[in-house]
Amino acid sequence: MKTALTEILEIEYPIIQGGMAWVAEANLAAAVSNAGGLGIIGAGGADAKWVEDQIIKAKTLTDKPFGVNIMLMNPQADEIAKVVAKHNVKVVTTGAGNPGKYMEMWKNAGIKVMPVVASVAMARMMERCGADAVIAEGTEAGGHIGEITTMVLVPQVVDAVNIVVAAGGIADGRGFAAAFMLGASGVQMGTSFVATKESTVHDNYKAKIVKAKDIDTKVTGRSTGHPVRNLRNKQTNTYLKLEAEGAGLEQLEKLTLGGLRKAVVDGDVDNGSVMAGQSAGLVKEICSCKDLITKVMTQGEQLLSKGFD
Ligand code: TUI
Repeated sequence: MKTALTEILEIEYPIIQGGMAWVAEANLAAAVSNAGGLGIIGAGGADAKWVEDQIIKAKTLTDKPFGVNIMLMNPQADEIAKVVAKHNVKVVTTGAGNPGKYMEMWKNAGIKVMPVVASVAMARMMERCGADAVIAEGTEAGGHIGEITTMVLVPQVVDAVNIVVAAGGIADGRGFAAAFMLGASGVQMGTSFVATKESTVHDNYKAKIVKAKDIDTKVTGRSTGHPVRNLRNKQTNTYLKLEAEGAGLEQLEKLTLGGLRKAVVDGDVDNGSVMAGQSAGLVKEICSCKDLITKVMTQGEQLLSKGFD
């Protein structure tokens, strides 16, 4: 399947893996790239040395293109921005902020840049700054989120900029086909890649995703201006109760500090932050990245070619 996205990234299938903090390390990224999608190393809150080591490791695991996601709230974002340029990473995606100040350096290094945006205004600004494509992420997504749904964000971003990747709520061929009907040239999936064989997250985390139903995500942090979608557990219950009582930032942050590591590495899915999107309800089994991509592509292409019946 050829799309504007597969052309600019030189990949086989228009499927990108989300750059999830603590989750998206070299093994997962390489598995996705080897399966014909675009694997991404998620820098999250890690330091520049960790990111550099993961880039070097991914290059030993795959000859295919892969990317790095830079979470712009990371205090080391400046250093990580230089590391990706130094190692000639093919693609950079960014999240949780405006990557404008790095754009010239990345373009000079020949990197394709795809910022994640949650609004039309941000999409326009990014294209003006030189972005090659934007990832329009709806509020169905996991982790740090915007307010607009994928269904209404994607077509509006499609009307505003050239190449758009749809993200948030997509986990199967139906979501894939829907994204293309909205005008997207590709999709990004996060939650369904967390629950793959190659993902190195704790088995408890994967099991919680597989078990999740439609209503099992909760958004914490709306009062702080940093809304985050998680699978509901003891931590989100406590957080939301405190938030409703008007608790301050300090008290709320204490509850989530180190929470993602607790869930991903230690498998404490009761007290940790189990970030996941609403599509967790669509994830029914743990399969390989190759099988997931094949399933999404087969079902997606079939739906796109069949019309109305
Ligand atoms: O970045 C994400 N998702 C994330 S980042 C993250 S790390 C984290 N860990 C603990 C607590 C909080 C965060 C977990 N999940 N997705 C991409 C994304 N970017 N979604 C929304 C945005 C966004 C928001 C505002 C992009 C640009 C933006 O612009 C703000 C500005 O500077 O104007």
